[in-house]
Amino acid sequence: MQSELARILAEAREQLKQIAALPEAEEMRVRFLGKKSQLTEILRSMGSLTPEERKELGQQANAVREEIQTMIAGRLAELKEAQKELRFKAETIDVTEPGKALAVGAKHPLTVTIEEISRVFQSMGFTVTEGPEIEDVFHNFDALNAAPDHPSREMTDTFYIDEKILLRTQTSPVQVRTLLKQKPPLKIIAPGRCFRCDTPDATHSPMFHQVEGLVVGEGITMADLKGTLDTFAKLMFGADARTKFRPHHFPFTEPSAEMDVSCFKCGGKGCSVCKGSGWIEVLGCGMVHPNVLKVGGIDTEKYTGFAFGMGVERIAMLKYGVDDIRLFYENDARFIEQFK
Ligand code: 2U9
Repeated sequence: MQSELARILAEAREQLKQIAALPEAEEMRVRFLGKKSQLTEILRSMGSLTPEERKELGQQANAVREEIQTMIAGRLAELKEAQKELRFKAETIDVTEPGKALAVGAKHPLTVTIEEISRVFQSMGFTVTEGPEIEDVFHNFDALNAAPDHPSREMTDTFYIDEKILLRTQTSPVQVRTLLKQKPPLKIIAPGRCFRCDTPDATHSPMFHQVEGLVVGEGITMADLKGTLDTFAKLMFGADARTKFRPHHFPFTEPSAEMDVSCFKCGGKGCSVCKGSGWIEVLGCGMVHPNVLKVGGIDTEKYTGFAFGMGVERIAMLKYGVDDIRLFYENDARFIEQFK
């Protein structure tokens, strides 16, 4: 039995050398020390021995068990250490390597344009206001002096949700809401999305953006309108920009006008951008109709005001030389990235 113990120990030593992975070490522990191991067999068969022989063999067997246990534990520790080393090597970071370039997105050109227009008006003391895109007939039409039979109210021009609710056709209802809750003087702009039943083509889209503005105060005149919008044109299109106002008609303003800016491409000589005229139409404007001010409960003897509205897409197309409005909504990264 003693020689058997020596053989088990020698075999364990030999096998230990061949162990290269943690699971093998565990297998070996089971094989040499587990319930079905030869060593356990020997201890079990000691019943037939004399007490002295049993004591001696028991001590020897336990010594072999402890030695095998220590050997396996040592090997396990070595293997764990080697595994850790390997992991550390694999995880090594070369801090001198150049970093991976992150793809940075670009602001949408319409956002850039709205921000630019807003910045210009904010520099003149205007506050930016926002309101709901789903509106009611009162704020979108009635309050804005649109006659009951005004063509813009038609089902064919406006997206109605039901008889009273619609998608706003302009951002004017935002200003109506401000008039109803704020006392003059006020100086606001309302940028945002608008909706009209238009068939999409190069210059039309059923969803588009506007920036509208409203100024109400004591003694506000057409001269304030012209001065403010001329300053806007110079800040937006360059100090050399000149403006001219042509009479027009809107239900919500009286008198009304359209403002042209001298062509920022050719300076007024005539080119493809201004179609040879030297002028580019950029916005509509006028003195707020007393009927509209009255809706807001404003004393029209004391207060007057002016308003204006512009299409953001039109301005962005002119500024960036975009020839098809649909490009703004396709979200093709190759288009958007050009405006970085
Ligand atoms: C209130 C009173 C008056 C807003 C105005 C325009 C003139 C205008 C359009 C031009 C082309 C916008 O992009 S477009 O469709 N707008 O010409 N808008 S005055 O007048 C208001 C608004 C609110 C309470």
